[in-house]
Amino acid sequence: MNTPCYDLGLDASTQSLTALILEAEAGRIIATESISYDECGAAHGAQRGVLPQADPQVVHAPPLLWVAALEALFERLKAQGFPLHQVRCISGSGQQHGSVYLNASWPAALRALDPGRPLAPQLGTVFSRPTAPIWMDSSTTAECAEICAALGGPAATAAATGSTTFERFTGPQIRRFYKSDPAGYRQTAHIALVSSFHASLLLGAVAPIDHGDGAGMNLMDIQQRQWLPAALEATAPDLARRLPPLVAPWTILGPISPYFVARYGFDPATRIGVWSGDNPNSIIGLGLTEPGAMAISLGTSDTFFGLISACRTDPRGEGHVFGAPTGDYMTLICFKNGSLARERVRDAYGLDWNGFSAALRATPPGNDGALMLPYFDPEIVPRVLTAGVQRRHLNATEAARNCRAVVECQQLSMRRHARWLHAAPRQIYATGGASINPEILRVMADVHQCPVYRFQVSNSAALGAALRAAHARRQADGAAPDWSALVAPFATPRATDRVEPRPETAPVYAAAEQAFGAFETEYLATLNA
Ligand code: XUL
Repeated sequence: MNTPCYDLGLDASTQSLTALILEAEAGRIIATESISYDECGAAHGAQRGVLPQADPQVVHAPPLLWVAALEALFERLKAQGFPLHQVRCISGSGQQHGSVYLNASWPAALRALDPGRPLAPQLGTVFSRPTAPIWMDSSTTAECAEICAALGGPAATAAATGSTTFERFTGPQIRRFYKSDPAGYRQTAHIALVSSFHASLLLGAVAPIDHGDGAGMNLMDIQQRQWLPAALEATAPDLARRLPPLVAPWTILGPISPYFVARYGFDPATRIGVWSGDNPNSIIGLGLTEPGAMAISLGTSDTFFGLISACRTDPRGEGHVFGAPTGDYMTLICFKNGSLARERVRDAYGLDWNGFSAALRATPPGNDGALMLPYFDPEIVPRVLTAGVQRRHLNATEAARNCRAVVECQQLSMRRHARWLHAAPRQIYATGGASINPEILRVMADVHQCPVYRFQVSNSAALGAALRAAHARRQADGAAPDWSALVAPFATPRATDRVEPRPETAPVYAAAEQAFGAFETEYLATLNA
């Protein structure tokens, strides 16, 4: 009997590290294990993965905590007898945009790791900056403006790098570090992303960055998939020599570091595939391997994302374009007022989710013209810096109509702000906490006029990373792996979870999009007046 062949995906997310081992050839998941940073974070001063800061705009994490978590997770997998020696390839996923700053000793320290000793204490002196800014940081507005101006404004920046400058993107973060601590920047010989930092540990050498995560930096030429000299120049001096190479998302970087072989029993031939960002990985974990299907994740924020076949960027600078693991492109649009806004409306009328659903059932599609701009918090798309909910043809005292207004207008906003893609979704995979609510999915199907599948996967980034490892391994072995066949056993939506759009609601929502657009435009004009 052949020994089964496993692939391992790791997901280094904001609050936890997850491992998922699968047997691609048999279409089954063998094991998943997760460790929250709080379980091993006390010594590093972090809570829920981030360091307490006086300034709420500054959000950093201690990278040594990530090292400790990797070690603790492997210890646990080993102690539980997981077949690490049968893992053939490892790839991973990192929270996007976060950056790690390392001094010139980093490559030698990786090579010299002593398997007789724990990992974190051996890496205490490799950092030129002890903390890593992560995607929740919003302290770089000035740097965003400087880089964006140097690249010719928002539309030109988006066309060149895939997104206009955003506070959490890596380039503006690097520029802020260079400006605020020039000596620290001079000491920095290597800048890694969260993804490439973890890959470097496993590889025992400085790891490249893939085109998916590279696109979240405002530093990569989105068309050529190479570092963009003008962006590097606008960001910080001598940046090129501090960045690793960019590579395709299926690249095998080399065999696993001897440290992990000796300490955890991996086979020395285990390959390390390049890591990517959590969003490119999730696209695979959700089975979005063909353009046309989009996912809507109804979480704290709502995100609208999916594969796109051509690299089209958003001239208004609201959407992002990243490289996708398939070699295509993906888009992601992030709306901050997601679950938070729905919960505020629910709570304002003293309802539970059943009451909220009953309100949706009791009100008609189009809500008789009622509209809401649900800016309970400042909004990312459209950019609204000051919170303030706006209503039209709607009174704040009307419970049921407000429930429908928040859900409908969130979906109308997605429909409107995804227009630049010039391709309406053909089907939508709904994920995230609120996707459990069938009435919300009913509104989604009607507003977008396409079928919606409820898609409950909890580890889409780790699953995507493991599938990317399987894909990279097969490709390196000379096969021409078919993405849809590879993901099918793991990520096929169930027909029973399908909500069909009602064609009679199409004209209602076409008119509602117009009315919503006019309302939004008028309101944004008052903010800029
Ligand atoms: C995407 C983004 C987040 C992070 C963390 O642009 O900032 O989704 O990747 O999950």
